[in-house]
Amino acid sequence: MTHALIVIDMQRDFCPGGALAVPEGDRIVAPINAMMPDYDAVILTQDWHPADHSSFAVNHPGARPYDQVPMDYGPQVLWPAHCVIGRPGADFHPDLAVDRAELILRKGFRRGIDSYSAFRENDRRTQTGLAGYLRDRGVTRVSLAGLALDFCVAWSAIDAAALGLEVRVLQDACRAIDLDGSLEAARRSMRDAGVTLA
Ligand code: VGL
Ligand code: ZN
Repeated sequence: MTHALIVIDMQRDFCPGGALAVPEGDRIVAPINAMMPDYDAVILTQDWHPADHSSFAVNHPGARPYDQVPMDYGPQVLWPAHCVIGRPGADFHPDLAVDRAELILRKGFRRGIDSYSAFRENDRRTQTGLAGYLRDRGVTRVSLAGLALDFCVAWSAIDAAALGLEVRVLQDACRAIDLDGSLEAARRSMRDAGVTLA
């Protein structure tokens, strides 16, 4: 049995002082580093958006951050511009043990599609390639940590469960945005999908 740790979006912009700061986002860096040696593989994801990305409120005239707009693929929350390709906010938190990672997977780089999940973009069709990577490496169990629990961690966990993987979310090593009850809704969806909330 191969057990992978998937660390979601531990980037400057999601930590205090960043463009889309998650409260206490920086508090989970040390615990995540400490658990890395316990796994057979460590994978990091990196939110990675072009400046003209369709998930940024600034690219929708008249819209404000946290508004919802219809996209071709369904409703999409608009965010403050964050994790722009090549800018410092897209860097990993400076204390994250990046050298331990065997794969760094970037997501959200297509202008017209956001990607919360590390597996499938928000159109729910476009694959990131992570499913194939895990399959080729014989991974059967994944544990998830990182930011944000109610968006990218939850969507990744649910997609991992749908692939037939055994999935655990390490809640103490996550922090949430909690937009209009999104945390409780995400917890419910994860449980319904068969994800273990540890
Ligand atoms: C995320 C909103 C927009 C996340 C990424 O990492 O949870 N949330 N982009
Ligand atoms: Zn994003």
